[in-house]
Amino acid sequence: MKIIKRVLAELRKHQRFLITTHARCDGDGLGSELALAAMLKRLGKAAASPALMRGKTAYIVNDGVPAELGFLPGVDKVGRGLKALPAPDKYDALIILDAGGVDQLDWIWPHLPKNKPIINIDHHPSNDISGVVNWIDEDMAAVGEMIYRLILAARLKITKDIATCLYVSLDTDTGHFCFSNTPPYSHIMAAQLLQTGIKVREVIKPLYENKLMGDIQLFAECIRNIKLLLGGKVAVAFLTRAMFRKFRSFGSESQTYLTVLRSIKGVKVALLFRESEQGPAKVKVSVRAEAPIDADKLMHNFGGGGHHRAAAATLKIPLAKAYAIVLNQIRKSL
Ligand SMILES: [Mn+2]
Repeated sequence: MKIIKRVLAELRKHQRFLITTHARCDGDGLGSELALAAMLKRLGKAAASPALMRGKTAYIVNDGVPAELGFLPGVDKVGRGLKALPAPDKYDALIILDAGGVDQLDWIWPHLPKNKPIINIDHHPSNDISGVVNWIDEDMAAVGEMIYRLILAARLKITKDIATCLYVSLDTDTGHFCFSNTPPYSHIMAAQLLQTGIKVREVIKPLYENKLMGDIQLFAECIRNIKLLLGGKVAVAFLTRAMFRKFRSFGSESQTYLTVLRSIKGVKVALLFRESEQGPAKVKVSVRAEAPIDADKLMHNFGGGGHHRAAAATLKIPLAKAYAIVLNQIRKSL
């Protein structure tokens, strides 16, 4: 495929890279970054400065690393927050993975130099970043799948470390191979990753079975207060600051909650409203929707986006207000 060759050519053209992904980095974002960094190392590339000076070969800067992803090989090399951002003269090109668009990069975008070539790899149709090469393919279950194809195209070996990172990408973005975005190829790719010798249990255990009691109690409280609306077609749940304080937990991935909401018989739209942990009033709305409701289009109304069946938006208003306007929009679409 031509676009993969163009991405490879662009990667070969530069020597030092800065890699990043969307805010509240997830399994696909981080897994893809780490697998790509490992690939660049095998291509003989270095990445940007501070890491290089510490004798490391890949430089990644994210807004943070979720605790459950702390076991991924190479994660100790990931820079956390803007303070980890290297000076622009320390790298030649930017690689942006799984971003979804400029909005989802708001934590880092204004701080990035505007004169660097951007290699933009994503599977979100909402991606509006313009790079020197833009590989956007919404038929890919995960960006990890795109990185996998890239590594194969470069005829490089899939090591166990790379396989672990890519398996996490695939598993998290397909909801354990259950979402409608899971093509046959995802299963073939998973089988090939497992053939490197990695074990499913060794990946799944730290990822999903490492919760604290507070996380479970917060989950219980959230689920107890589910609202069913519009004749049972819409299920809504809330995570509030008061709950975070009470249970000393910020909860698990939104997906954990949304999976329960959408599993209720008759539910077509599942919504999770999550208050920001601190600072001025801000609410993240995550949605899972069945056809004919388009989650991506729905969240576009609020400056967000994602995929047709799964999307999110962040509203800079109080929770009650966000709830009212989102519900109003859904009422119109149903
Ligand atoms: Mn993704």
